[in-house]
Amino acid sequence: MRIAEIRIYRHDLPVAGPPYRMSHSEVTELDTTIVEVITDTGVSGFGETCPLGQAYAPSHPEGARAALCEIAPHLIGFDPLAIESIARGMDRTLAGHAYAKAAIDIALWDIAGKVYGRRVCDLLGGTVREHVPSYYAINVGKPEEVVRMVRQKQDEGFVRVQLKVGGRDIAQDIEVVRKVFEVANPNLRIALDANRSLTTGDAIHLSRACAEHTFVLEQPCATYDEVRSIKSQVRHPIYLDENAVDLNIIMRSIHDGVADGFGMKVTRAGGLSRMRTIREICHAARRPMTCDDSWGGDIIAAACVHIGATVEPALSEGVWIAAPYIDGNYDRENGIRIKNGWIEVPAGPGLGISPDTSLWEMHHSVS
Ligand code: 0XW
Ligand code: MG
Repeated sequence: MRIAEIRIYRHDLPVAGPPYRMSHSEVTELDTTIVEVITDTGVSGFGETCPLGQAYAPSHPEGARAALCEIAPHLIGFDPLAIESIARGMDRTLAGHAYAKAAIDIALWDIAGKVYGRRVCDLLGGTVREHVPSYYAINVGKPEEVVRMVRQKQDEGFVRVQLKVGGRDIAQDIEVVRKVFEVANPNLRIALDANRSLTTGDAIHLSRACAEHTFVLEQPCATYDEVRSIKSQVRHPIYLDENAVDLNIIMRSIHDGVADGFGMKVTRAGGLSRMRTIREICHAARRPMTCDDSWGGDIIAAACVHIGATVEPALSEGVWIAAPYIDGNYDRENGIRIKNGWIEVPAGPGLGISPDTSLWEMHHSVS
């Protein structure tokens, strides 16, 4: 079996409903990049990468497509099941750009599942459960708006919510947190995600002002050194997200005693192969992790669910997918959907979805 063709698609994923508001930006329009890796046997696999606008992380939709156009010609003729050697080959062809290479990695796992007749989660070590908990990210907002959403999402069955904070006077965030804890169910897990926006002083102030409440502080400050500097001064566990860019910083942050857990994204890690390694590091260090991505449709959602289903429940902080914020599925029948706060692992081989490629705009094809 050989890679015969790689197709690169572009697709708009506008935010359904109000803008998606974080500390540093609001997004309304997003565009995703999908790859279809086609083999000489006719089996094909799909991958996806969808940066969250221009300011969330060092990743960009056009950059993803440019990187993939650079890489793709070098993959023609390779055995698609040789996933690790292809990863090394991509690194020799183009440094960095893990968020783009991740789409190829995901597509190769999809192919492997279809070839072996097994689900991706089964190839990643096997599921620990057939339904995974999702979690809901609640925009930066006024106390009454955030409280309304917390009530709604816990009533829907979500077991975890993420409150976006930052980008304003810290007193406003403190007020939101206090009001939320007046209504939150005792067993609702809560993360405050500042998306790197807080000063060290504000992060310390937020934690101490809300010391009586149980939550995690996710990516409070911009840099690893800033987060490390506040670790001994805050009253809450710290999860790294944007700073957790590779295996080395993940291992270092655990060794330093800085990271109590991780908000992980499949594409930032470089794909499912790297997420499997991160899962094992977190298992060995007893660090909870999420299995998310920045945005995207059914393909990236399926990838998150498949790896999320292999994380032991005690270390699983859930699987975030963009489905509640976008309209429609790539696979109308087996698309990835959240039901009562939980997501069922797809049953079919590979990623378990059959996307309708006619939905997307062909950007480039290499054979
Ligand atoms: C909530 N997420 C996983 C989805 C958005 O892309 C942001 C991200 C986060 O936790 O930062
Ligand atoms: Mg985060």
